[in-house]
Amino acid sequence: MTAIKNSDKLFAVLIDPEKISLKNVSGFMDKVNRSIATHIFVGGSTVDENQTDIIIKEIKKATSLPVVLFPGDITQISNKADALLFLSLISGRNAEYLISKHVKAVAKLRNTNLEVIPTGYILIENGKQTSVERVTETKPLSRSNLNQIIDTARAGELLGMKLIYLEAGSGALEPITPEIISAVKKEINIPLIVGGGIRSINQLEKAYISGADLVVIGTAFEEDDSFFDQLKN
Ligand code: 1GP
Repeated sequence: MTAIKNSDKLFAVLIDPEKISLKNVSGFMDKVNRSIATHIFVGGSTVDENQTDIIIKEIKKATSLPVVLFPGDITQISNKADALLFLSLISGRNAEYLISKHVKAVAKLRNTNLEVIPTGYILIENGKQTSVERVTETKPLSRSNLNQIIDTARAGELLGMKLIYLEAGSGALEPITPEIISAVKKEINIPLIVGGGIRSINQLEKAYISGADLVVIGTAFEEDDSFFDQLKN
């Protein structure tokens, strides 16, 4: 933990607007504020229209941490947030999630002041089907094909993306392995986000030591928010 606190590693708590009730936001945010969290990510695979707006308003009342949209769909773009991960699912071959939704998003973005961050989003298999896989109808990259993973990350950087996000999937059985994280980190010159299936301090530290610049955790807090007690600032 000291290693994390004394470094410039970033930590995002992911809030899925479908999985938190409005009345619980302020209590949840109290715990977030007392933790090592540096960012709040907001997003989910299926969220009712306007629900994102409503939840972010409540989050903003309770924290000064930056709120970053991590949207499953363009309906989740909200001008109440500070920034948007403009995700292109470069592990998949579904044009909808590579470019099509982005074109549709532009009209919405014109009316916002969001900082838009082009992000190469890479889904890696974790032992079970994830909602990203189901919703986007794409196949994740095999965890054993390291060359394909690093080439995909590098291609994302060469295309001009500003971040690479290695995703095992929400609630993944196994997080992204240290081997994959360090191999990708060596290959790219842009910041690396890692998320999916991280449930312990040990896994979190391993991700940082292997080269993750920002780690995202959502499910572990949904299942048991006493996990925040181990992440106190
Ligand atoms: C999911 O990477 C995020 O898109 C976080 O995953 O919910 O498993 O922590 P978890």
